[in-house]
Amino acid sequence: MSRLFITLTILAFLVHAIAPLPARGAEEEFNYDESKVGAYTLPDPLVMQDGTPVTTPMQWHDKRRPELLALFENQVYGHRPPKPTALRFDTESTDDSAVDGRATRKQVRIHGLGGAGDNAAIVLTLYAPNDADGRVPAFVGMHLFDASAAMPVPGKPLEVPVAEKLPGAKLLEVILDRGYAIGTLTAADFCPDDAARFREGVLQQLYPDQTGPPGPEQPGAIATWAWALSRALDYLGTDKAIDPTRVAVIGHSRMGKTALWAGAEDQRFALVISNNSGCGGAALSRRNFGETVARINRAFPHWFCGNFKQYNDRESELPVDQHELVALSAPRPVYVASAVDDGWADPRGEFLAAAGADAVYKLLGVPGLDVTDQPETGKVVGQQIGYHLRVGKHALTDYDWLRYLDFADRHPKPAK
Ligand code: GTR
Repeated sequence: MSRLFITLTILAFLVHAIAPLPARGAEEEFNYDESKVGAYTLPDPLVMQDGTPVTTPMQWHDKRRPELLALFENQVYGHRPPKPTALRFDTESTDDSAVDGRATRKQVRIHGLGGAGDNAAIVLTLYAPNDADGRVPAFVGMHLFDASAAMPVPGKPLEVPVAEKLPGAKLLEVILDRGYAIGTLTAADFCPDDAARFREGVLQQLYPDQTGPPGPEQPGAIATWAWALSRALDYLGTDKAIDPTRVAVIGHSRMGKTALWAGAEDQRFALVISNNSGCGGAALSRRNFGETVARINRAFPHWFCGNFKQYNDRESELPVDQHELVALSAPRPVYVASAVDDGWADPRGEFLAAAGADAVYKLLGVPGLDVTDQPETGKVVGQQIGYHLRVGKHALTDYDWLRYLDFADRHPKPAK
């Protein structure tokens, strides 16, 4: 074998070895090259569909916000199921010695969701600190932890070493010790995350004649999960341990999309947190980077409404983009977080959506993101809009949670 051949073989091996791992969804071509993103024009959150500029808070609240909400309902997520009129809450179990006596763990079954029969129920699993002085603020989300675990871990330990001390598996204790309750819902209870089965449960009960993927403006799974989070909030309003005016809605990835949409639809959520929510969440749809509208609709035909499929490979025709979803949290605090090795979710697109919401916060007289450039890794920016980019992969980690706890601490609302 010639030396040249050996050298070339080693080189070829090295090139292969250091090439980035195939990203999620790598069976097709997806763009991960910033220089190939291409030009796009975002819709202006402060201009009505008919071209009228929005220049006062009243115009935002009375005209533009309802217009944007309706566009997201009609074109992206579908209309949420109706608000139930006869909800019932059954506390199935209470354990006041949970987490070594620090917390009370409750499981509450939420019945009476409406529609034919009363077959489906939402189960909320809640941990609330025992030594609280009055009602406590809470975090609620979908799949925040394993509701069946004896000692749940609501965020993965960050796999990359950082200078600060992280709680790792003790994250739940830290959340409780800092005075917060935390509750989770599980999709399988009422709307399974499965294209073939998502109607089993509450959607079958509410729309008994429907089959197949969501109709043009019908709720997909994301709208259904977000609606269920509002039902959890209905319950929290009856729980003496919880301050319902300080409930944050939080989610990771598909459940980060859900958290943003829940916060947009239900302004009772006092704070909204999107962790690595990506396409259909915080990431701008018009940016050609990582996951695309066409790919998400193909892989998850049950997540969005039927109309959203019209925008496969035609993102520029969308009447909205995701910075306007972030803006629907205004003027409440909202936090968008990204991870460096999460190209599929387009970290820069997530940042630009947070930045694109800033003008609405300003109009409403509150300081928003306050920066225009994506911050360096590990730096938290923003006031009423928070943002960070952390090291590591697509995950909700203990590192992220510490940022969210600080953010929530910074936005206290007096308990009633
Ligand atoms: C992926 C999907 C993403 C994200 C993720 C997740 O397969 O393409 O949009 O939602 O799943 O939820 O973990």
